[in-house]
Amino acid sequence: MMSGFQTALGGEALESSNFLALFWVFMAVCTVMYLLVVAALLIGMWRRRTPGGEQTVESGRHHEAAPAFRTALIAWTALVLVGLAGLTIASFFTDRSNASVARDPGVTLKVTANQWWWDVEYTDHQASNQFRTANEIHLPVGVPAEITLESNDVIHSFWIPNLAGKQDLIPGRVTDIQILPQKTGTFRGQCAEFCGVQHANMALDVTVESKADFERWVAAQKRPAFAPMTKLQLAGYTYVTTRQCSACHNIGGTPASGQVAPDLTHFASRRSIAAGTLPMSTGNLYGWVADPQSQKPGNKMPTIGLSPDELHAIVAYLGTLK
Ligand SMILES: [Cu+2]
Repeated sequence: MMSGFQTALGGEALESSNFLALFWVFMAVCTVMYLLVVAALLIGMWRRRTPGGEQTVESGRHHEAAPAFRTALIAWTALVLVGLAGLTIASFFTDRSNASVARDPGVTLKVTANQWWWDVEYTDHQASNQFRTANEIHLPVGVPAEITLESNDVIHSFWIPNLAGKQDLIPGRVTDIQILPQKTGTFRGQCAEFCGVQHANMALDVTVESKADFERWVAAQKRPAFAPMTKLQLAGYTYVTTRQCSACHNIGGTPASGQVAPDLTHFASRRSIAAGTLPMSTGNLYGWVADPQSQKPGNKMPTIGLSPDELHAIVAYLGTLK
């Protein structure tokens, strides 16, 4: 109904459209109840103000009003009970419909939260179909996805409002969430549990696409990184794969095999740098690589103090990682 790349009123998946329907049921029931309360209040005030009404209470003739009062009280109590029961039943069916997606997932992935980025592993039962990326998720439309959630440090919360509700990621405990996307589009996910100073810069780009587009993306993700073509790119490749960068980052098909920072194999194909902190562009890449601590203070990537030549080379190489 409403469009936008980060809105809980989008309803682009079964879960979010179920929640949206439930939201409108709650809204309708609560609006009716609220209006009835206000109406009763106004009637009470109006009757109190009329001379006859006042007398009814003060002259001791209130016994005559008692049966009507009792009937109204019983009717009101019954209405509240019916309303609450209706909301409970609506909630139950929403939960049941959402849970039914879990029975037969077509895509399985594991998302691990870190301060402050998302590690994403596609966990097919066939090892050759497994791959890793970061801060982005692609899902085929109309295929139920099961996402296993873990955390490496503190409690985070996985939230793609256009697609589903929130689910916490808790250190030492595995949780999960099921999503059945029903419309294609690009959406923004956001950590929804305060997790440190860069909590706001812990976003996730989510692309829901046709099955063919998804297969193409998977095939591209599974390929090793492109080899450097120019002298400058080669200098960047040499720096990245032999110096500090490779201790933390993995780049498929190269000696860089660190496992504690985002996988960079296809880094340049993503929409953003540093979990939604900056849009992907050469200018932003210069800023990020030169001084990540000024761009996202407190993140675990150190500002190394690169020479201009090293910086040019690294940015040129990272740009090839499509
Ligand atoms: Cu977080």
